[in-house]
Amino acid sequence: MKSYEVNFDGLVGPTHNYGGLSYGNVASQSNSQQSSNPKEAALQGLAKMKALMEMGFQQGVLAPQERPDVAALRRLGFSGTDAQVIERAAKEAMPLLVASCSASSMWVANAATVSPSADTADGRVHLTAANLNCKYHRSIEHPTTSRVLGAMFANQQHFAHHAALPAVAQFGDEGAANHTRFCREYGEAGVEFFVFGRSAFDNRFPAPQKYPARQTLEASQAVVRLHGLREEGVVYAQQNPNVIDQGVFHNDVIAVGNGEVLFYHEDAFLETDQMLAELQSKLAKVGGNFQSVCVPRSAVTVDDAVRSYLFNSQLLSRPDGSMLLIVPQECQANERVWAYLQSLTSSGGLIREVKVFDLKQSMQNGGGPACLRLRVALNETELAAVNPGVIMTPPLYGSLTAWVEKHYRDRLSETDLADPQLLLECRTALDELTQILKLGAVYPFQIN
Ligand code: SUG
Repeated sequence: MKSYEVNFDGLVGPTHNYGGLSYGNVASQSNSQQSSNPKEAALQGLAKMKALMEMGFQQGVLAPQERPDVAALRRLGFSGTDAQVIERAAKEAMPLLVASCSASSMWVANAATVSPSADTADGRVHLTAANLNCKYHRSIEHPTTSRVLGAMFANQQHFAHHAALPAVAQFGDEGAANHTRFCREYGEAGVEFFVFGRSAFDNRFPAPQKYPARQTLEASQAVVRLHGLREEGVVYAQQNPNVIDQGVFHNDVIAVGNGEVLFYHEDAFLETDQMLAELQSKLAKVGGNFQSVCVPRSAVTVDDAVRSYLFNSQLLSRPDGSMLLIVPQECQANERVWAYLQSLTSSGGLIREVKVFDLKQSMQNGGGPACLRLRVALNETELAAVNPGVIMTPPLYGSLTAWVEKHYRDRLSETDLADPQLLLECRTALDELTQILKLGAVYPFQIN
């Protein structure tokens, strides 16, 4: 049976703004308070989805969330009408209003961890929504994420959904941003690679000194159990705490994998040789030939990687078996990174082509091409069981761009977030979106 890697991209929501909310994420910190352009952000994301669809890849779309999250503000003690809740929060606790307005659900690599049916004990695709509990503005995403994923992958014969892990730091889970799967074919059993930043219960593992390590070993282990993965099909590795302290807040800022290939920076991991050997031997047991491409620090520094998002690229398999890298424009702007990419693609190795995308609006909050997509490996039968409303087609692209043009502002600054009209605009837009994507009622304002 045929199988595919389907990329579901997060559609940027109407409140996209630069709130400076993510300590440890250099771009989010340095662009704090700049005014944003939500319309441009959404159109840049849609342009990437369209381009991948036109290249022949399976492409889907994941809906944004209701923001400002008035219910979250009510839980924090603000009361009255929705407009009063927003006005009071703006007056008394602006940082909480900013957090409740974040469009951060666009970075759907953090929405969930997904294990394909070929890897799981019950032969279903398993999805665990990420609790994202390291940052308050992201910790409020998972209830709606679960409803949206439930509406996209509704068929229980093929899809099993797990609620987010307990929302405490010991089980900090950032979803697929720290998870990679290696395999020969997408429909065959593979090796799932879980990268953690620290251990919550075992102090033998070193932790970063400056910035938080968002993913714990214990969270990854819980996901492995929930998904029913075989021990032989799992490899754990620790992220180098020093790179977390340099701004590598997720592993997908310093490594990306696809098929049998891991593309990574020399400084990305601890115990790298042991980790590579384990990946090699476990993939060999399922008939695969693990290959790695290490980018030396002499060619690209960690700082270059953080600024350019070289590794936050999408590594895609082409029909002839070679690979293509989708990178953000910032890679072209960095001389060393661009020189490295030129030499990589001309060296006769597996990665033959680089395509550059302008994702500046998202990049300024630390979200590159890989952050914007959730990968779901599906066989033909499973793909047919996905809600067809969320699979990208030329007409859907047309409807979504028209929808963005109609509803989105082209400028948003912090003072605009206090405008109760923004909530109404967002709800009107999302109500229409659920019809376009055939999701049914998934938002708090639609179900309460
Ligand atoms: O969680 N930025 C996101 C970026 C997530 C990137 N995702 C992956 N690497 N997979 C984060 O730090 C910034 C929001 C703000 O500051 O307004 C933010 O949430």
